[in-house]
Amino acid sequence: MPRSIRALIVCCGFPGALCADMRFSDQALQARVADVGEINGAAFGDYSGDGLPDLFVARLGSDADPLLYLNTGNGTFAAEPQVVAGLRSTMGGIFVDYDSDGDLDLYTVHYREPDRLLDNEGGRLVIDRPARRARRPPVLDGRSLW
Ligand SMILES: [Ca+2]
Ligand SMILES: [Ca+2]
Repeated sequence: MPRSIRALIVCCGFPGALCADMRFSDQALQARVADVGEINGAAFGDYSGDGLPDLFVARLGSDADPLLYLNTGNGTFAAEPQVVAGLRSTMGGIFVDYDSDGDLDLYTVHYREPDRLLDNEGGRLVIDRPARRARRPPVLDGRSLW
């Protein structure tokens, strides 16, 4: 996990004295996540299963499909994000293993549209696949952030 992400997580969890002397710098350009237009929400989760948190970016607008950034592990994301076609007006999302099969799926929320569930099929997120019954109750186990 990039150091800047870890620092942000620590500060979100422990505001106050622990983060009083911390300084942040904008690393979006170097990380290849700059210039994506208006963003409505974001979520981190390792949907590719390589141990590195990937990034989902929700965007609003008819020509602004949400984006998935694959973490390359050296403080950057893949040069070209994956466009998640078929989803409109995304307001946010969360990675969660809804079917308890070991991989993170993505649940998205939309403006004036029904919520959607993207099932993880071998590192590929498939929209609106018929939901499978969970092998055991899903748990939030710290593999996703939003
Ligand atoms: Ca990953
Ligand atoms: Ca799953």
